[in-house]
Amino acid sequence: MSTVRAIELRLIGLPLVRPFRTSFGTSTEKVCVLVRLVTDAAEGWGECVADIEPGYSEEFNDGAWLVLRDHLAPALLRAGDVTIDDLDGVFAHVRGNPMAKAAMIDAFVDADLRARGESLAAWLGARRARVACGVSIGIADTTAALLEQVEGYLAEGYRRIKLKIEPGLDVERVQAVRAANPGIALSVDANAAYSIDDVAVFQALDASDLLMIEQPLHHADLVRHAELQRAIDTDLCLDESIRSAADAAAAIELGSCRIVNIKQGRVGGIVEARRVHDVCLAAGVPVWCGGMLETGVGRAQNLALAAMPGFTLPGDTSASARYFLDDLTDPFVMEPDGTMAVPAGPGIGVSPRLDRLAETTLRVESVAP
Ligand code: SMG
Ligand code: MG
Repeated sequence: MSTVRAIELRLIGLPLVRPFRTSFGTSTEKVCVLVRLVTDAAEGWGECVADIEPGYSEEFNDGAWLVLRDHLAPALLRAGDVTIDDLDGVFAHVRGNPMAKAAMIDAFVDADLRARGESLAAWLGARRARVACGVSIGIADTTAALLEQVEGYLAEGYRRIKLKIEPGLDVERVQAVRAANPGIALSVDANAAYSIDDVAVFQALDASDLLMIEQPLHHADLVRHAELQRAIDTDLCLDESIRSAADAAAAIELGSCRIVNIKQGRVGGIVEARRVHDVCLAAGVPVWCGGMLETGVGRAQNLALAAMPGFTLPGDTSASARYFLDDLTDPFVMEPDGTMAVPAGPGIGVSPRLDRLAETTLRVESVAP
């Protein structure tokens, strides 16, 4: 039970160590909204996983800022004494906008757990102290450049390599990486760039012994994903299509995928992410933790989530150094065995450093009660 007294929104910007190109665009900078929430007893942090442009989903930073400032924050400040279980009801009048909701819900959960001295991982029922890390590699300019990046990340210890693909930069690139690395755990992510007419591309990928093919088709098309899954041997994994536990249940029932990527930010926060996990675990569907190039704040949340029992595949939970020269928090470091420690302190277990907040803040606004 906590009463929220103050909410602060902060737009922060951090350069990426290398551009990240997907089928929908290229990012050179991480820009996101951070929520700092103060209750009677503690402070909590949440990170919104939206980006500058509405390319991955409909949400984007400036839109999320308005939803947070004008709709979610006032509702929470008006709500009085609330528990984590009350949050769905407090925000029920705002349709959609899961990324904005996630930032607010995660900040509340962090503050509530810090007040009780309980870690997020313990609250989620996490079973592991360390999680296995994968890395997601953007579309490279050349096959040679891609092979060089793959070698570098493997040398660092990453346990699974994911390649971004798009039409025309798919089968040959994947074959080249597979030929150079016969034994590695390898997957691809299309970010919804294909249609069912491209079935031959995915049938050709069957020969590369991939762990999975992530989100080949439009996010709203569960029926076509089921059709594609029937036409290929490789397991499909859904990312953008799964925005709730209900979506996960529907995708599993329809046969649209055999693996689910869980991103707490995409499904409306850590509470719904736990429900997605539970639905998949009950159905025997493996899950793994996705990433949205988060700063240390979102990364801490991801690591706690990835330590839950249903997370049986390495996630896109890479070390801070894969993204930033200097993170917002103390850096998350991966050991040479390809694992990273799950924060064990109260709440998410980390806080942004004040000097880094000062250096990276582009805009800040307080929402008055
Ligand atoms: O956090 O390492 C990361 C990025 C992982 O590939 C990644 N995320 O569709 O799974 C995905 C993409 C979305 C990123 S859009 C900028
Ligand atoms: Mg994805």
